[in-house]
Amino acid sequence: MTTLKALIFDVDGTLADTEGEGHLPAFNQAFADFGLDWDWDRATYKQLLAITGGKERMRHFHRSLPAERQIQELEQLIPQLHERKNAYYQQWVIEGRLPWRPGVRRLMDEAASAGLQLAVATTTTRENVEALLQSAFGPDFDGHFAILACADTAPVKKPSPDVYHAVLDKLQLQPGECLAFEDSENGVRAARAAEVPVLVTPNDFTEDHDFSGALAVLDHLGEPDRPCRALAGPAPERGYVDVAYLESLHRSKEAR
Ligand code: XBP
Ligand code: MG
Repeated sequence: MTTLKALIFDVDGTLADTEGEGHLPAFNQAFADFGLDWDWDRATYKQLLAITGGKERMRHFHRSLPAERQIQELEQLIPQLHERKNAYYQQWVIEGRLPWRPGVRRLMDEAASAGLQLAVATTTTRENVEALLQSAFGPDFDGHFAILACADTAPVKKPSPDVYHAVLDKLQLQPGECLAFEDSENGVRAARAAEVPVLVTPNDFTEDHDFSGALAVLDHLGEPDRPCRALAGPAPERGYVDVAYLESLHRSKEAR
């Protein structure tokens, strides 16, 4: 029987509702700053989230525009838009406008106290991740994580398993010794392609995704005063995810 040794966290949508409250308004603000008539509403953004990575998402959107709205100098503009979007995003994170989802910070502390390693596996930009972690852990956020694997670590983004392989390499662990936390179908596909078992906490943008292959789907990780609900798989007995629940979930994968 393999022991659970590490927890690997996705960032966007998993640690906090960063898409609806952060990236989406930051994209729109950047578009306005550059005089573009692009303005993504939530329904449009929900569909665009199928494309991982901010630059990739803008290119994909541009391809869908009619000929008269195509931009000649798109490839020069994309990095500038992305930089501006991320500047807004990071500013808002630092201002405390993106609260963490229930239970995430608590679980990280409990897991670390129980001797589990913590890692991050994300397709987003490193500076965005650092701002978000700093907002919760303070300036020594880095010391809490064995590795922060970001867009610069694995340029081929989820659903590619590359970012998970980078984490496993660094941790020197087998996929079955880890447990991943994801909020989206692309995230689940990436984790499963690397054979890492996965627990899903969807959000408004991902609630109708296909999470097949996940060990459990919970509405959030829960707090002692804010119980979570199982949408698939076992519910935590105490109403919130703790290390004992993760260990039992992890053991259940061996029975599958
Ligand atoms: C989610 C994403 C990211 C963000 C934008 O990644 O798709 O692309 O929407 O990030 P994850 P950038 O859930 O794996 O963190 O603009 O920095 O690419
Ligand atoms: Mg995500």
